[in-house]
Amino acid sequence: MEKKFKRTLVTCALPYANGPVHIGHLAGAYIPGDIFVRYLRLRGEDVVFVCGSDEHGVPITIKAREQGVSPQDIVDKYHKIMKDAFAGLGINFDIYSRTTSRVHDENASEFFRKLYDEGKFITRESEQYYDVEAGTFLADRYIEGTCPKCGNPHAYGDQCEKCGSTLSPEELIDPRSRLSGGALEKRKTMHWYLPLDQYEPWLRDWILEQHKEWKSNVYGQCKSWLDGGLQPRAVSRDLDWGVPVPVEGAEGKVLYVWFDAPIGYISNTKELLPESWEKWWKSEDTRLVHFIGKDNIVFHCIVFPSMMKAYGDYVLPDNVPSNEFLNLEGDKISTSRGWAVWVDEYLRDFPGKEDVLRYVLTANAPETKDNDFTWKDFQQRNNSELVAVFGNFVNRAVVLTHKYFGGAVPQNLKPEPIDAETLASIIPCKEALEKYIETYHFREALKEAMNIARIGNKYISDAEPWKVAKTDMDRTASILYTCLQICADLAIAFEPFTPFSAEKLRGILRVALDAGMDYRAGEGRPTENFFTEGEGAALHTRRKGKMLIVPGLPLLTWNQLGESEILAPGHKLGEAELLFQKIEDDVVEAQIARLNTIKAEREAAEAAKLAEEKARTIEPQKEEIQYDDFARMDIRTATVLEAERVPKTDKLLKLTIDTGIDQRTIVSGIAEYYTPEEMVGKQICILANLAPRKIRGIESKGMILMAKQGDGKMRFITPQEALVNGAVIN
Ligand code: B3M
Ligand code: ZN
Repeated sequence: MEKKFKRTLVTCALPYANGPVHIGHLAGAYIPGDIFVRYLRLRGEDVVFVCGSDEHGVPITIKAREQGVSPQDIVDKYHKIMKDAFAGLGINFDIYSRTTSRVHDENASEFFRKLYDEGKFITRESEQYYDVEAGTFLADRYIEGTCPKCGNPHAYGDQCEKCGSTLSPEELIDPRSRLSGGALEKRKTMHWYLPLDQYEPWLRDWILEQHKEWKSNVYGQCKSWLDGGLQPRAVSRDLDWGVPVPVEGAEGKVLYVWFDAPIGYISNTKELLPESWEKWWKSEDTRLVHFIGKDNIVFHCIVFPSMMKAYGDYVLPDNVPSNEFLNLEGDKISTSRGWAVWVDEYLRDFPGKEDVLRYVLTANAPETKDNDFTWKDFQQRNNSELVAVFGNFVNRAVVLTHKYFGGAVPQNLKPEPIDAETLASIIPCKEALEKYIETYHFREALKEAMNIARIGNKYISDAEPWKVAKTDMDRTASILYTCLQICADLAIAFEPFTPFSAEKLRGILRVALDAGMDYRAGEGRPTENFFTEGEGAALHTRRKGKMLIVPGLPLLTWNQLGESEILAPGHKLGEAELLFQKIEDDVVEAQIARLNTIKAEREAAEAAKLAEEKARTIEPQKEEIQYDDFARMDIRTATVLEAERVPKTDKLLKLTIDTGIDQRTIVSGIAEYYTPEEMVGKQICILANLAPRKIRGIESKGMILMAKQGDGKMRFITPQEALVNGAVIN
């Protein structure tokens, strides 16, 4: 790795506290971020890992309205759910704070104030949508309309979730208020803007020239923004939820959520390290890396860097690794449509299988294109990769060592060339793994880690120690010696990807792992026995502490990966234990059934909505006629005497009618709406003088008057009070 940095500050996008975290979030930013951080710690790098909830902005206030509670209730609820979900999956932030914290409020205000005082903003008066009924300006997501790019009728004032376009309210076709549904009006309002256009030449050089190494999806999005020309961007909003704009005369205005949220990275670092945070944010030696989802690229690559540039002395991101989207069973993940696998539910439904989700989401990560999560693939990868290759290899090696050598690493008594060759073949895996992680290709990196397990599995299958043991115990010793070295490799290599299983494996092998330095340790102090008060930090160091505290265990390091002897002969192993369990069909079928129910319910709701809309479509009025045209029609009251279905038809009833003038037959297409029994005895209205016609061989004389709505539903017309049959209607 290039050693031009002394420390790395890693952030993951601050998720909105308006719903639980789902697998799309995990795959997009959080698992890659955690892999990267774990890896750096193993390499002995100085790292801080920062995240937290994004608790401002319209997504929160809308959710609060929907649920009839306060925005504070919403963020309190989801902050806890998200924080627990990340911790449950072993995503060990040093701090997971929130943008409603006091530190953030002060920090974001100070940030704005400095830019304001130095004249870095411009002000503009503009016409913005105002909801007359609700008596408020409508920002961003409060406005819904049709996306000009893809035609999605439910695009928001800031973004279309269908095609991912960033939008402004003005671009929406047919804008409506999500607040009241009421009329929109344009009213004048004043806001502060960051003149991004002024930063364009600098951004072009910084990104397009100096960061050609950024992932192509990130670089490409930046380029198209820059080529499109940057506009001043408002940094305030007319809202009552957020950080108040800290200047006189700004009542009713708060900082735009995308202005305050990225400052949250700084605030949270400040909260964690009140004394030394500046070292992480204002030193040339710091490498800043933002892990984000693709819908956040412009904010992290263009807007936030411009803010930091305007401020002056902050570091700029060295890289902004961003993934594409993860779909679920072929459909876009959507919080509002309930189409997701929620992390809190996963942890409840799959206890002890945290690593399976981490593994599958990495193996199938949407790194270069959108990708699909399916439960079948989840099951398949668990059963045929984690269980059949990784777990099976380790289990055979450990069980046989207990069986033949009392659970101690045997001496390498009778080596053969294949043993050394096999161990040597792990070195290129290590090198590739490092290269891939350092260039943010985690999916490829995981493949290399898995290759080590495949190498082990193939080696033990070919060497067949269970057969050799019948004739040659010395050779068996060498085979198992070799296998156990590979097990130790796995206990190191899998730590970034599947930390729970790697730790379990280290328990089986009775080894510990040097999981690196602590962020507060400064230069060179190891983390041993290190506990901190911050919640996220405590979790992180507790895990590290647990591994390091156990006295007398060999302490492995990343650099030992691929070495020919990691575990010395005579080292006592712990008991064999299965690393992974098979996932049975019924388990994934239950998950698929849950999704199918969600889909069916949604489709039914959509169909009902469509039908309702159709029912409400009113036909335009027909062309004008004269009274005489109407007077020629002889419309009368009549009563149905008998009714029966016309055989072999779905729609037709044959009715015998008393018209007051005569008794006659009318064939009517109402069988979809009335049974024969329902019609008998009913007083109706008929057009009596319609020329007779033959319908299905039956002579029909006249027509029953029906009211019909847009969806085809019909009802017959009946006088408001019973009259004699034959009464004239005009
Ligand atoms: N809360 C958007 C999101 O959750 C936003 C990210 C903020 S990062 C500073 O996707
Ligand atoms: Zn769209």
